[in-house]
This record gives sequence, C-alpha cells and structure tokens, in this order.
Amino acid sequence: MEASSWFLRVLVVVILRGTVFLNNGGVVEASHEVYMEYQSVSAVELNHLHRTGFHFQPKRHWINDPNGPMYYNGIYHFFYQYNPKGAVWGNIVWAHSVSTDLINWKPLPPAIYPSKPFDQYGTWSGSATILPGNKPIILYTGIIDKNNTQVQNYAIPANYSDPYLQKWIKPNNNPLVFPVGVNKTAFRDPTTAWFGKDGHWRILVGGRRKHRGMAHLYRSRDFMKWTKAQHPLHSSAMTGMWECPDFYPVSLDSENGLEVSVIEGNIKHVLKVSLDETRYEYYTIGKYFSKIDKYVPDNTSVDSWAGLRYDYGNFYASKTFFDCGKNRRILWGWANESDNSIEDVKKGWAGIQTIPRKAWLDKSEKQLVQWPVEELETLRRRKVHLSNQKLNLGDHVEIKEITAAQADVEVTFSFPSLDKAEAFDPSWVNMDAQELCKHKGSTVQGGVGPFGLLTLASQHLEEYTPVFFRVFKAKDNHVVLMCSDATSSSLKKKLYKPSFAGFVNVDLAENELSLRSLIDNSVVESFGAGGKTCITSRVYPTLAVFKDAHLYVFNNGTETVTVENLDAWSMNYPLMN
Ligand SMILES: *[C@@H]1O[C@H](CO)[C@@H](O)[C@H](O)[C@H]1NC(C)=O
Ligand SMILES: *[C@@H]1O[C@H](CO)[C@@H](O)[C@H](O)[C@H]1NC(C)=O
Ligand SMILES: *[C@@H]1O[C@H](CO)[C@@H](O)[C@H](O)[C@H]1NC(C)=O
Ligand SMILES: *[C@@H]1O[C@H](CO)[C@@H](O)[C@H](O)[C@H]1NC(C)=O
Ligand SMILES: *[C@@H]1O[C@H](CO)[C@@H](O)[C@H](O)[C@H]1NC(C)=O
Ligand SMILES: *[C@H]1O[C@@H](CO)[C@H](O)[C@@H](O)[C@@H]1NC(C)=O
Repeated sequence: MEASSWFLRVLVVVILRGTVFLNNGGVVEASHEVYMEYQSVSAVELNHLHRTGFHFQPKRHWINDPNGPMYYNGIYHFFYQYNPKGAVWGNIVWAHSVSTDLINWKPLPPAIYPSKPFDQYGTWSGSATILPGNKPIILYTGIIDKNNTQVQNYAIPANYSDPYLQKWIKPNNNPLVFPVGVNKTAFRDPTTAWFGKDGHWRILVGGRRKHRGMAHLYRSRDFMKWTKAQHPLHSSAMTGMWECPDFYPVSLDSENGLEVSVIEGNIKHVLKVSLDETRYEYYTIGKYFSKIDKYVPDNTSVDSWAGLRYDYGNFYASKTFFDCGKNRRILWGWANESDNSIEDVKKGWAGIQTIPRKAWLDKSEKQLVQWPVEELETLRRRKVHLSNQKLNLGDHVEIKEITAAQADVEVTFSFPSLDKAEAFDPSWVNMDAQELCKHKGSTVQGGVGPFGLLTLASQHLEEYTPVFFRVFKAKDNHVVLMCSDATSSSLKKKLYKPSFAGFVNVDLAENELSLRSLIDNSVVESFGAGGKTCITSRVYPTLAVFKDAHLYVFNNGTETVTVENLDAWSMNYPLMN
C-alpha cells in the first residue's frame, strides 16, 4: 500500500532549517505528507516517554503495514513495512521478526528490500502462502519506476531448513504480474492465494477504476503464470482505492479459523478492504460463489465506507492469517501515531502493531468477534480484583496497586434496568458513532451511562482517556454506543484527539456490558461486549505517565451502575526486538 499517497500527489512538505513551506503539488486526494528531508534522518536518541511496553515495535524508526504473517514449522513469522533510516515513511523494506508465542519477538535482517529492476523503487505490502510440500512463498508489490508503476513479485526462502527463514530470494522471472488493463499506479497488496476445485490458484490485488474500488482477481495453475479474470471478485462504487484486501472463510459452527482454501461447507466469507481516501477499513460478511468467482456481501452488511470495521480507531492495513498450530485466524493491524512527523523525528520512532487478535464469526452471523490472543495473558503480573462496587452519578473509583500505564483490565458492569436510557434522537440516524461521541462525551451526563474506565488519567483528571458505554432508547430497540475519547487525553495542544466510537450490536437482556482495555503508555486498545466492537486510541499524556498514571471506573449517568467484576493486571515487558 501507500503508493500514490506518499509519492506523487498531495501535499509535499519540505522542511528546511526549521521553516515549513507548504507546497501544494498537484491533485489533493488525501492528506498524506511526504517529508523528504526526514526520510533518512537516523534516530540518535530515542524518547522512551510514550513507547509501548508490550505492543509490537522495532527498536527505532517508522513502521506501517503488517506483511505476510505466517506460522511455519512451529515459528510465527511477522514482516512489516519499515524505514530502516528514519522515523517518517520512506526507504521501505520488509523487516522480519520471529516468535514462538506471538508476544516475544526476535528481530532478523530485512527479508525483502529494493535491489532488482522489478522492485528498485519500492518493496511494498503483500502476503504469504504455504504451497503444497510445506513451501512458503511471498507475493509483494514492487515499484518499477519513478512514475510509481506497480507490479506483483514473489520471493522464496533461500533455505527451507533454516528454522527462521532468514534469507529470501527474488528469482529473475519476476515480476509475475504486470498492470495490464488496470490502473498501473493503483495496483497493489496481493493477498494470500487460495486453491480452487479447478486446480487453479487465485489471488486478489487491490485497485480502483475511476472512483470504484475493486479487488482484481488473478488465476494461475503453477503460481508463476497468472491470468487476470475478466471481472473483479468484488467492487464497490465511490469507495476509491482499495488497499490491502483480505479475503477468507469463517466457520458457522465454531470459533476455530479455517485455511483460506476451504471454500465450501458450513461457512461464510469475509472481504476486508483498506480505504486509502478515508484511511479507515471496512469489511463485509458474505458468500463466495467459487464456480463463478464472485463474492456477494450479505444484505445485512453495509458495503461502503460506512460498513463494519474491525476497529473504530487508529487501525489500518490489517491482515489475517490462519494459524494451523492453534486452529485460529489471527488479525494484525497497524496503529499509526496521532502526533506529527516532526514529533516522530524527535522521538525517533513511529507506529506500532496492535496486539494480534483471534477473529471469528459472531453467532448472529452478521459480524466478527475479536479477542487478544491468549498468549498475551503470560505477561500478566500483579492482579487486583473488585466486585459489587456501586457507582452513582458522578462517581469515579480508583483501581490502585497496579501499573496503570501498562495494564490489562477486564470489567463487567450491570444496571438494574434500561428505563432511564436517554432517547435516541431520530435525526442521529445518519450521524456516525464518532460524531455522536463528540457530542456525548464522558462529561455529558446521561441516563444509562456514560460509564466505563478512565484510562491514562492524571491524579486530578487534567488528562484522561475515557473508554465507555452509553445506552439510548430508540423507537423499537436500544442503541449502545462505545467511545474511546482522546479529547482530554493530553495537555499537549497540537495533537490528533478524535472521539473514536462504534455502535455495539449486543443483547441487553442481562442488563450487563463488558469491557476489556489493554493500556500501554501511548495506546489504549479496547474490546466491548466480548470483542464485538473494538477501538484503538493513540494518546500522549504529559502528566499521566509511568507511575503517575491512574485508572478509574466511573459512572456519569443517573442510573446506578454496579461493577460486578473487575480484574486488572500490571503487564510485564516481553522480549521486543
Ligand atoms: C513517466 O510519466 C511521464 C509522463 O506521463 C512520461 O513522460 C515518462 O516517460 C514516464 N516514465 C517512465 C519511466 O515510465
Ligand atoms: C540450511 O539451514 C540448515 C539449518 O540451519 C543448515 O544446517 C544448512 O547448512 C543450511 N544450508 C545452506 C545451504 O546454507
Ligand atoms: C489511477 O490511480 C491513480 C492513483 O490512485 C489516480 O490518481 C488516478 O486518477 C487513477 N486513474 C484513473 C483513470 O482512475
Ligand atoms: C436478506 O437475505 C435473506 C436470505 O439471505 C432473505 O431471507 C431476506 O429476505 C433478505 N432481506 C432483505 C431486506 O432483502
Ligand atoms: C461527570 O459529569 C460532570 C458534569 O459534566 C463532570 O464535571 C465530571 O467531570 C464527570 N465525571 C467524570 C468522571 O467524567
Ligand atoms: C494516522 O494519523 C492521523 C493523524 O495524523 C491521520 O489523521 C490518519 O489518517 C492516519 N491514519 C493512517 C492509516 O494513515
């Protein structure tokens, strides 16, 4: 991904001796900034203030998309877009780390970097496929000229017996796919391949035709000679460039994951795309008609920028893989910074990966459910427990004796009834959740809610990132809003502080709502109602740091809320690159 975004179009911001000149160079379609001057400014000293403790990060510099995650001979491989020379986007290579538990990571030399005519201007995102005979192969996007022309290449391990697959070869019959009959600067991010009954492999490549986003489909018998299908697997009007498509089956019978070539049986399919224009992703649940190679979203899935999202916060360019070791599908996503590039250069690093999540189909069959991989729990240390704690209007109760800046919190709230729920104004129907949360923040008193956690809070609440629910009564049902609101997260002024939010499609018959938050210095990653709605916020407190960070449960609704159960743990540091 990241093609035209970072290169040709857009704002070119040139920084010279501390002076910022804005030079609007051409068609502005999105606002990604290319900091030419900083692309190769190596970090000298690292600022540890907001570095995360247990999220995936390299030692220094810029990272973006997760690439080619896979499980091979007992080892998890994780690749990612990385600038080895600086803390802003540029000089991108495929950095490589390995793990046996998805939590502790050992760094290896970059696996793929520009070196051949078919990738000399860039080695961008892609995916791994394990071919028959247990042979991994990577497909990735190469940039072949200054005009940003995109082709699809492959790489294979130099030595299949090397347990870490450290060295990768890019054979000379690359590229495998030229951009013929497609927009050549909007043609990237090949998926993992699946195998059809007709003996052909299939991959998707993200693209666009004018303003229609699409997943181009290619077929091959031998994985080397690829033919473009006449029609894309799927497309959607007015969505712009589709980056990082991901397409996989989900089981209707179990939470177990499925290998991507399972195309029949009691299953549905998921198609996820990353929208370059909004910098958000959405997915649909639907049916894959394998004989005609068409994907049709269910009529319960919204197929546009307003569709379901894995995560309603800083989360992009995600990718899943099937972990055959534990029979689960695992989701990785990139969480970018919310400060600016000048701050990133100063701190010497930018970007993290969210905690890998297990993903499966919800019982409603209308959405996915996500949960942090169980291995994360090995980092839990000191634990505090709270139960049966009543919270009246305006109460906030501190959860003490854990490291509140680096914690894992699971809590269940209950309320006696929904009678006091605020009315859902019919005019809000067209408002998105984030807009609603902006108006109905944690300090706007309600009926049932707002209640939840105040994370990364300073002692006197000069700073706090509230993660909370609010229940509304609509004409025929209740509407549950979940917010992760960065508005008051930092005393620093020039930061991106969005009121991220999503609706939670949950049955309130039990009068209960649960929440889990992974709090890690500059990130709060939250899972509402057992993982039905997830939100990641990047925040940079100035007071609520290290030992001075606090954690509270709170209620600001007129209905009394009870903390039925709360478990919170201090989180340890894993081995991190
Ligand atoms: C790049 O595009 C320009 C303008 O369309 C064209 O003149 C030039 O030949 C192209 N260069 C390459 C390497 O394709
Ligand atoms: C391949 O890796 C194995 C295991 O590390 C090693 O024993 C062998 O020497 C390697 N082969 C070559 C050609 O490097
Ligand atoms: C091709 O893609 C580029 C990059 O996204 C875009 O600027 C251009 O408008 C596209 N061309 C057409 C004809 O859609
Ligand atoms: C949606 O599809 C289901 C079957 O897949 C059908 O029973 C239902 O009537 C459809 N609903 C609408 C509104 O089209
Ligand atoms: C609850 O709302 C009041 C009134 O808006 C506000 O002053 C207070 O800070 C809120 N409490 C919390 C814990 O957010
Ligand atoms: C992350 O950073 C914020 C603030 O600069 C931007 O608004 C987002 O568009 C950006 N997200 C991605 C995926 O690049």
